[in-house]
Amino acid sequence: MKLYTYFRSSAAYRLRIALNLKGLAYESVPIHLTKDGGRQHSAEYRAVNPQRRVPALVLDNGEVLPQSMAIMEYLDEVYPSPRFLPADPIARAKVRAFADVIACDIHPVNNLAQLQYLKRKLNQEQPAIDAWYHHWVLEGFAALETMIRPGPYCFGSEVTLADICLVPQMYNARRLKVPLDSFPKLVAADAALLKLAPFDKARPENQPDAE
Ligand SMILES: N[C@@H](CCC(=O)N[C@@H](CS)C(=O)NCC(=O)O)C(=O)O
Repeated sequence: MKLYTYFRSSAAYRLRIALNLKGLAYESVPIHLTKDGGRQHSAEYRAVNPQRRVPALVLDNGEVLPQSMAIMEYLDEVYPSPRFLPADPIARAKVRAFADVIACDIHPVNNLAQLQYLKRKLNQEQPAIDAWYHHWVLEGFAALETMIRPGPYCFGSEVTLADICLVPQMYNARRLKVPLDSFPKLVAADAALLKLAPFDKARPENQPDAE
């Protein structure tokens, strides 16, 4: 398999963790999201993913899958062990809800394209853009802090989709200097997860395109 990725992309980071957890080997194809105006906009990459976002996973049969959450569902269906979702339907819904706060509520308003739009089209200054980013992360993390269950991971002793989404979002929050003191449970789960080899191997600084 071939993964179009960028070391700092939190959506691609999810996929790197997911592939490592499933024990699946993949080739990394880095797409630099800011060099040359963003190489996700190149004709070559548009042919892979017309949405011009990473990640995209190319399967061995040549099929291209975009969207990290859809790809992780695919992986869990085709390679069921270890599973990303608990067997119990209520527990599954809770894990999905946690993951959705990140994937549907926090990440989409704070992505590169949205922050660039605030700057370039709406003429906002960097402090206003930083305030926007911090606001949506703090609001989302406040909800997650109430949703998380006793650890060491987000929902007990099995790693789930919630954990796969949490770690990249925490990395992103730290990179953009969001204070995390009000979220001791999230911080503890993140620290426990980063001790696991599949998470460690997926860290941005451990990628071939890291800067
Ligand atoms: N919902 C998508 C989000 C993908 C996404 O927005 N990726 C970002 C990097 S984290 C990206 O490629 N941004 C390029 C841009 O904003 O131009 C997913 O989960 O895969």
